[in-house]
Amino acid sequence: MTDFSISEDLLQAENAARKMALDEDYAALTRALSRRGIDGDALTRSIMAFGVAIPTWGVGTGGTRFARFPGPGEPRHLFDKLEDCATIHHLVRATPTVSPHFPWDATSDYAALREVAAKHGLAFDAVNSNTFQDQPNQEHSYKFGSLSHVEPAARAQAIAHNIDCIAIGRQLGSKALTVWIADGSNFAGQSNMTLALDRYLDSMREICAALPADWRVFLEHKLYEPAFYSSVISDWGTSFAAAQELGPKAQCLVDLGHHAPNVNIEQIVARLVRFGKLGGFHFNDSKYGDDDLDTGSVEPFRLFLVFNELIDARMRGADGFAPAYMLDQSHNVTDPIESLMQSAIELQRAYAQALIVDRPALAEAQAANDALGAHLELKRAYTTDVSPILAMARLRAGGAIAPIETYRASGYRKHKAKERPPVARTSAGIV
Ligand code: RM4
Ligand code: MN
Ligand code: MN
Repeated sequence: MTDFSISEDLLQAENAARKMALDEDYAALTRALSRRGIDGDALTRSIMAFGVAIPTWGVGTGGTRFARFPGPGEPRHLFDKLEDCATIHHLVRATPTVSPHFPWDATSDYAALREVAAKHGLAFDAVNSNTFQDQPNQEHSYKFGSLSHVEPAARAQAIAHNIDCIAIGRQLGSKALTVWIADGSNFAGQSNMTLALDRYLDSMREICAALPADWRVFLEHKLYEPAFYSSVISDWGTSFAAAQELGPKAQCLVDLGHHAPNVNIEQIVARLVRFGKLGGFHFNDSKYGDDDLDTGSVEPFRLFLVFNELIDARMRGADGFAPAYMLDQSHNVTDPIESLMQSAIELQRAYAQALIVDRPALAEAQAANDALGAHLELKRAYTTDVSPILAMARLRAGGAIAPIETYRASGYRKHKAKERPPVARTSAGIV
């Protein structure tokens, strides 16, 4: 049985049915933009060049520690995951790379894996290590930490795993390692917070020493969960200080969901840019404490404000500014493919809106202490409906004008449900 994929015929037919309306909307929008001195076609080209990595763990149905409700046709292994990632990219043309997680994505032949990905038109972005779970037959448990564990042997095992991830990443063509640790404590007094950080830094120094010359390591902070009293790398300040100590290859990764509610994330981004330490992002959204809602689904204005800082940095030619973009979400109640497509589009939307901010006018208002005027410059960009530009970018890149509608019309999930019989999995878990 050959695996089902969405045919070019269906894609063309779906696009043809929407092309006339899109042309009208696109013409109207580009006319309106040109009155503001903005070249709509250039904006479309910028959107076509935008890419964000899909996390391999995002294409399966997620869950909470209470339960997981599996969906039909879930990917059974990495090759199924790549197929789903390719489907997303086929329709949205904004997700050319995949960010793998080890050992979840472990396989025996990484050169072959890279080839399969390339056949799908995909490449690999940052590799993620996992020392937040015990694996079968693992010698030392991570129950009480990994890179900051009090036992040297447990730390050595966690260091070795990260070095293995680098070796795998080299075979896959990755250029970065993302390190998030769950280390921390649940009781006041459980852990010496100073010594735990010292141990983390010593471990990270060994990992950094194993990085190839053209690689970076991203330090990912998270304020809590699974440790609920203290986390070793809890916030951007700790992450930044650690990255400073670890040297130029170490940079900070901002997972949007890893902050307390209402924290000014865009300011954190500006700070990290200022010090040349912004490594990249895990995009998602958050309302209270969960870190894995869909990008742009709760606070799209905040997402825009983050991109506003990124464009500001790029226009200024900020030193060492080359952030990696990755999604990191858990899809509990949606079809993961639909969520990931929509999330990529929400990122492009924020990016497009940030690109059309009138920066000289904004700077002028700021210099004149015109608070409301400056704010309105941002609002003018944010309230512009750039959807026709996004749709045209997809169309011109060979994708779908309406990705979710086209995906639904294809019956992809129904076909996958037949091709991929359910496998037994535990019913609760993070992803
Ligand atoms: C963590 C963190 C990491 C991700 C895991 C699955 O909360 O966001 O980036 O690897 O979840
Ligand atoms: Mn993350
Ligand atoms: Mn997270």
